[in-house]
Amino acid sequence: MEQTLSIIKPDAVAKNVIGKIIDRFESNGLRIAAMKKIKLTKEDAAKFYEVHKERPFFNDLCEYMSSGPVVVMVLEGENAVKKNRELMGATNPKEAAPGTIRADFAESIEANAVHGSDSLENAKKEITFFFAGREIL
Ligand code: IDP
Repeated sequence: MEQTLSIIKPDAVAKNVIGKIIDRFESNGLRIAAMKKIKLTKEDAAKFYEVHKERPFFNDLCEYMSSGPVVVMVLEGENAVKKNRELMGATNPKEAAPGTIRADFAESIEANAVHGSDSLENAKKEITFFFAGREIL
């Protein structure tokens, strides 16, 4: 059993497709172990995406991630990190495989509907960033 962090990003929350995205996870063997809707500050977003701070899109990304509410979740299941990444599809929705969350719901390479941890090590860090142990069930 693995746990991974998922975020439904502001564009998808604004489009009212939270339930449709969660259905992709539940229908594919992932269970929601924790979930909350929150609005990040720009500082929260900068801390979360610190690894990208040298990238040219960093400031825009932090503006976007703090532009509206997000839904953060801990997903649990066998190979949860890899499975979530497969369900999400490629970063750029134009390159995302048909039937993936990003192919179906993302607006652009930046406003791309979902975040998912890219390794088990990062999943642990990202889960701790958002959730206390007692919130993960
Ligand atoms: P990932 O979310 O698929 O793991 P990363 O390369 O880790 O992709 O990038 C983090 C986030 O930064 C992306 O999900 C997207 O929102 C944004 N991003 C990535 N590349 C670009 C870009 O070239 N322009 C604008 N935003 C980008």
